[in-house]
Amino acid sequence: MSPRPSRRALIGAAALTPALGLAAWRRPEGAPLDPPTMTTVATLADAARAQGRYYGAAVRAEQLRENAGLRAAVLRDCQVLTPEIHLKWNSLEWRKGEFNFAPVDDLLAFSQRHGMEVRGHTLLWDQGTPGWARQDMLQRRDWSLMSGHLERVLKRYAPRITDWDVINEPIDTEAGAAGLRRNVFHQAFGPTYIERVLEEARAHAPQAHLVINDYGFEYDNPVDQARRKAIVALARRLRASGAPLDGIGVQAHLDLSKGPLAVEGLRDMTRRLIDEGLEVTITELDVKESSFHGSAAARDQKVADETRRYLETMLAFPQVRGVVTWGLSDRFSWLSEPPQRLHADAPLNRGLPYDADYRPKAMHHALSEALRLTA
Ligand code: 9MR
Repeated sequence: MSPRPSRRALIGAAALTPALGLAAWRRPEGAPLDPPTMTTVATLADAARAQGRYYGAAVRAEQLRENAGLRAAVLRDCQVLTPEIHLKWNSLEWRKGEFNFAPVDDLLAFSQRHGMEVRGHTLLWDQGTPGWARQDMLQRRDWSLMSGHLERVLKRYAPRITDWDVINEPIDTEAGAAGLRRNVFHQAFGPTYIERVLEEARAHAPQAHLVINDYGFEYDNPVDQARRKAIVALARRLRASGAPLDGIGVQAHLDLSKGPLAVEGLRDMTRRLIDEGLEVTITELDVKESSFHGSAAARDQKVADETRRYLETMLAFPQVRGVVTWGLSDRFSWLSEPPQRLHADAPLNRGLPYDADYRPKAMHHALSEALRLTA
């Protein structure tokens, strides 16, 4: 096996130079919990870097281009950017043979200018598959379509993108087959599509950190419980068969309506994944609010408390490479898009580190403190 980059490799030498450093925001004993201001918060990149981890956020190229406030927040806090949509197959090749690489190229150029890295999200996702490819795979069961896509994307980007969510959301314990989602790939090629895709990804990107990314591991309910078991079982199966899997991405879409976090369950799952020789990345952290009642400050505190509890649990493991939030500002969150947002007048969800006007919120402070914890 060729050597894998450690979690340090992803963030790159430039990002590892000592922080020039805003002073850490510290609350004097007993002082009121004022929301931190721009000038007093420590950057999340600094906090993560101090522990050999990284912090990043999902972004869209056009949002970065058009919003100076978002750009400023990204530049102060992020070592890593995840394209929120641009690397998905249906963004790259909506019509067969017509390729749209420009937004990914733009993000790469931006990140390179600023000493950041890009995470590869995602090579394969049922929901991110263009209709024509879906139809073709189901009708002809022709693997060459899959191979062609993997080769094209990895040959173009693997030299510069070193962390890949190779397969997104393969688990389904409710309507799945033996815990695996009956997605288009499973239907066309059977359950071993996972091994085949990983093998091909490794062949095209021998140095990359290859990840399976999924959601729904955080809470104490039968579905999440089953999903925690299923991801461990999948990891075991893949490792036992020698499939080239390096890590698991836990999306961490937290949700205040789902009761307390399953702290023990999370620890147990993470430990088992690590015991398989895998590293773990928190890939899509955000917090869905259950109620939009109460002051913004009260809502923000709940979001921050949930974030802190989750990160304190997960970052106790040194094998957790980094934390990516699914956006940076509430202005641009999937939780504020339909169907998550029920109607156009509904208040914005406040589940990201910055509010819609790019002011850091209590969640930013919680992230900063949790990222500082020594594992
Ligand atoms: O946040 C993304 C949203 O803007 C897109 O419309 C959607 C489809 O491409 O994907 C969302 O991101 C998803 C991510 O790729 C995988 N995990 C769940 C995320 C939220 O749905």
